[in-house]
This record gives sequence, C-alpha cells and structure tokens, in this order.
Amino acid sequence: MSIVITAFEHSPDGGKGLARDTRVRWALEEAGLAYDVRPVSFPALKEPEHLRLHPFGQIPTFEDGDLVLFETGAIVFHVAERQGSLLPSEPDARARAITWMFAALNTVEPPILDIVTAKLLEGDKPWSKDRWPLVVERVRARVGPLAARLGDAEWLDGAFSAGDLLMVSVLLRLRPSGILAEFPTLAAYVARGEARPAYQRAFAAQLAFNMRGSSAS
Ligand code: GTB
Repeated sequence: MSIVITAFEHSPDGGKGLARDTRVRWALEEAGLAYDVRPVSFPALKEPEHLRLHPFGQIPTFEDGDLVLFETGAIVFHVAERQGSLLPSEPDARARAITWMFAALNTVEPPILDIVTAKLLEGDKPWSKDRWPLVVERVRARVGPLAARLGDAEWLDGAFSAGDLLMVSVLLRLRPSGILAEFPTLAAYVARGEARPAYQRAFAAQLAFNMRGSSAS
C-alpha cells in the first residue's frame, strides 16, 4: 500500500510552502516514508469525491490503504506513531512532545491565522486599520511566552519532535508579517527547522509540484 496525500492543484502561495500539505510532507520525509500527491482543484474540494475524504472540503488528506485521515495534527501524529523518530519512546517525554503538538495547533496557530485573515480577507474593510494592532498584540501575547520557554534551547523539549515540526510550521506563517523577526531566538528556531534535510526535501517537493507544467527557461 502506498501513502497518498492531497494538495492544492495550484497553491495560492505559488510554492512558498505555506499550505498545510508542507507539514505533512515534512513529517513523511522525517519518517522516511514514500508518498504520492494527488492534486485537488478548489471546486473539487467541495465535491462529494473529496468530501468523502475530508468532511470540511480541505487539503491535506492522508490515505494509506483503507485508512483515510484529515487534520494535519492527526496526520503528523499518525506518521510519528508509525515511525519512531518523531516522538520520544519514554512515556513522559512522549506526552510532553504531544503537548507541544497541541500547543502549536490550539494555542499558537489561531492568533497567527488571524493575521492572515486580517491582511488578506479584511484588509479592505473600513475597520481593518483599527483592528490590526489588536490582532498583532494577540500574536505577541502567544509568541513572547513561547520564546521565553524556548530560551536558548535548540528544540522545545530535548530532541527534535513532532511538536517542533508543527510549531515551526505554524511560526513560518508569521515571517511575512515581520513579527517573527521581533523574536530572534524564535526566528533562529524556525531557521533550524527549515535547515533540516527532511524539511528541505519537503519544501523542494511542494515547490516542484506547484511549478509542474510551467515552462522551463
Ligand atoms: N485544521 C486543518 C488542518 O490542519 O489540516 C486546516 C486545513 C486547511 O486550512 N486547509 C486549507 C484549505 O484546504 C489549506 S492550508 N483551504 C481551502 C478551503 O478551506 O476551502 C491553508 C492555506 C491556504 C493557502 C495558503 N497560501 O496560499 O499561502 C496558506 C495556507
């Protein structure tokens, strides 16, 4: 059985790696698991064939034989459980790494997504300028304590884990706003994540996927 994930047929970011298939690709690369990618167009996301895989009509999904998963947290967790290196085997360390997975997705990602919403979806609203400082403050209120906890450590809790993979993936989306650069230790943490060979392979794969069909010069 081979693993198949879904990705945007053409990601709106043009291959900057910001769509969520990148974190799943990264986990699969860290785990050394081969996978194929099925492109899905925006209209097809909401059609019955895709809704059978993903009730909310989104990417990414993960298929392995009869197993179908959605939600990047669940997919990364499944990959980590299947192949040892992304979660520690010692039970307490494993529980702490899983805690960081939840923290990335439940606590740190929501205010960061609000930045994207405020810029891309609400930027033209008359109240957008008034709301912006509040949105930014809510991000700083999450990212500041995260930076304090990380300190000068390489990773959040010992060796690199699925918690770091998700946290780096979430923080990457802060970079265009300039807020990541306000926290140099976190910016360096993200850079360490991006420097991992598995991330590099995942990024290159999603870029090539998004560039397919474009003419070479
Ligand atoms: N909680 C889910 C998960 O973690 O898997 C969220 C999945 C999700 O938001 N998927 C988005 C999607 O399918 C793609 S990643 N959206 C289509 C829809 O909802 O109809 C979000 C995303 C999209 C585009 C960019 N970009 O171009 O920069 C970045 C991130």
